[in-house]
Amino acid sequence: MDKNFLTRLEMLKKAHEKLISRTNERSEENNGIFYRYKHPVLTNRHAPLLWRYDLNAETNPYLMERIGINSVLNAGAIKLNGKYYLIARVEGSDRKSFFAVAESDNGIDGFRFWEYPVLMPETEEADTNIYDMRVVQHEDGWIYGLFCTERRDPNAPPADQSSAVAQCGIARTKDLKQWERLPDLKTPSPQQRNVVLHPEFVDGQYAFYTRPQDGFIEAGTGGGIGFGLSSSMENAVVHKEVIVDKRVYHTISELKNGLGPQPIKTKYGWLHLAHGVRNTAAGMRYTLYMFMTGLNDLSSIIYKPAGYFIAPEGEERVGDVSNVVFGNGWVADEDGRVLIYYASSDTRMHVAESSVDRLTDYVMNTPADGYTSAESVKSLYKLIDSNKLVLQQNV
Ligand code: M1P
Repeated sequence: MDKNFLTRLEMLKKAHEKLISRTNERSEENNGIFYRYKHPVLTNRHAPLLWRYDLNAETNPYLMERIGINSVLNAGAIKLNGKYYLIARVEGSDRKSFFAVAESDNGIDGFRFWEYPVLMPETEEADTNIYDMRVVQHEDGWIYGLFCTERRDPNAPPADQSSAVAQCGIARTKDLKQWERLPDLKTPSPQQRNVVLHPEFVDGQYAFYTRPQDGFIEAGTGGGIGFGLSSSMENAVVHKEVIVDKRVYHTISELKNGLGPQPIKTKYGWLHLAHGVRNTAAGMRYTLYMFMTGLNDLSSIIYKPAGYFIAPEGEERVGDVSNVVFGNGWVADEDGRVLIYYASSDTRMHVAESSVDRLTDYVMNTPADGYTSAESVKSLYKLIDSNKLVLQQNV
């Protein structure tokens, strides 16, 4: 075998191993709510060499990359038998996304992709693109993956090659390896994205958080994050959606919003992580925010802090779709730690660390949005006045 080929192969292997085995460091600078980590947990460079290179010196004498991986983003997350799994959206340089499972022992570094990506079965109507899986361990015993299935709009004229229809694809598994595809979710909305399954039965039915939308990009008359019930998963139909978290003028989610991962149950209520989108002169800005719904009334919000929880920072700001953070996976550990997985700028995956105690404190005690500048200033006055009292008492 050619010496240059072998040298290059060795170099590629070393660089890949070095990246994957790099330890992550918690950033000590924090706001008391969560910690960021220094390095992304998954990037396109984490994709195995076996996916990207033809390692046969005869058919690939220059050891070129044959299949490019563009980005790794918007991963669902689950902890099983003590291991942390990210079911990532991997996008090839051909723009097609697929799912691939990466595994880690501690949830903050050492994520390694399994040898093969997920071979997702199709329905009778082939998916052109699949992405953004929410992984939910349901009390019925199955692990469900709900994701966006995108197809060209059948009503678009031939000259329009970008109009698309988004719907919620559903698959289930016991081991993250073999997936059984179920029919797509049916709802009253012409399009759906960011659909999440609630982990428990509600009134004996499956409960879905939806995001009704008029167009592929525009939420339009779809008022926000919806909620609805279906009697079956094998033929899931939500006949009626109620809006749980509506979009409001001049907030971080005025343009659109969508639920992230499945909610976490706490003694006070269900903790939710979502993304909100606003428009700016530089394009859409995606940030993450949180709220809590009642333990017994999943469709009513009982606490919602004003503004965002995580916004893009530093290198997170730049990527294929800049100024975006998007989170559809988190893991609540047995000891109360919460690992929040989020993608930056549709390019790479990060982890942030918090706890159920901190997140409930944040959600329940951060001032709610007053929707005007005057109300924001009133919140500041209230805090400053009470701080002055505390400082006087401490003198
Ligand atoms: O580009 C940002 C995000 O845009 C879409 O999210 P939403 O439907 O809320 O606008 C999705 O395509 C998502 O994958 C992407 O990260």
